[in-house]
Amino acid sequence: MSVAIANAKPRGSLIVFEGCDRTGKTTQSEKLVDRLKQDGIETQLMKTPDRKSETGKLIDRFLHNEIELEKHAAQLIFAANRWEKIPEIKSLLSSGTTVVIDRYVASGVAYGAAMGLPVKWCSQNNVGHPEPDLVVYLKLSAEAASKRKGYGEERFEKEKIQQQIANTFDDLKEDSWKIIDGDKSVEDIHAQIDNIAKQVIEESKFKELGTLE
Ligand code: FDM
Ligand code: MG
Repeated sequence: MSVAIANAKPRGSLIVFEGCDRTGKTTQSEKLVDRLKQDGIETQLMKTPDRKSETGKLIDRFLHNEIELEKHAAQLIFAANRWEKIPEIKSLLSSGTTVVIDRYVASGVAYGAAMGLPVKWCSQNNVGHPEPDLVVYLKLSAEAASKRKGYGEERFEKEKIQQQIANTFDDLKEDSWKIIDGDKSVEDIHAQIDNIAKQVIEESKFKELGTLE
C-alpha cells in the first residue's frame, strides 16, 4: 500500500567482516565506520567475540591459552557471546543504524571446524541470527599474515590452523560475499569497501532483514 511505503522507515544494513587472523578486519572495519559516520550515515561498530562481557572474559582467557575448554563448550560460548549481541543489533538496524561487525557467524563455523567440530553442528548454533546484508571476506596468504605484528600471540595463530580456517571460509563463501585481497594497501582496500558498503546500505533500506536458517 502506498501509505505504508511512504511511512516506511529505512533500516540500517548489517555489514560483516570475515577472514583469518591478521588480515586487516579490525583496521578496515574501524576505517569504514569512521568514513560512513563522516558521510552522515548512522553507523555502529561491533566486534564478536566481545571480550568485555562475562562470556567474553572467558573467551579472552581461552584465546590466551590461560584455560582449556572442551571444544563444543568453547564454540557454544563463542555462539552465546554472539547471541548476547543480537537484541542490540536488531534494534539498531530497525532504528536505521548500520551495524559493522568485526567477525560474525562464519568465524564461528570456520574456527569451530578447525577445532574438529562438524560444520553443520557449528552452523546450527547460529540459526535465528540476522542475515548479513554484506560479508566482506579479507583474504591474505597464511604466510603473509604470519609476518604481521602480533601474530602468534593467540591460540589459533599458527600457520597450519590458519590454512585450515581459510579453507573452511572458502567452502562457506557465497556468491554475494565480496572477496578482498588483503595484500593491497590499507587505503586501496578501504576505498573498495567504502564503495560496496554504500551501495549495499542504499539497496537494503527497504529490504526485509533476513534470518539465518
Ligand atoms: N573465534 C571467533 C572463534 O573461535 N569462534 C567464533 O565464533 C568467533 C567469532 O576468536 F581467533 C576466534 C577467532 C579468533 C578469535 O580474535 C578472535 P580477534 O582477533 O579478536 O578477532
Ligand atoms: Mg586475531
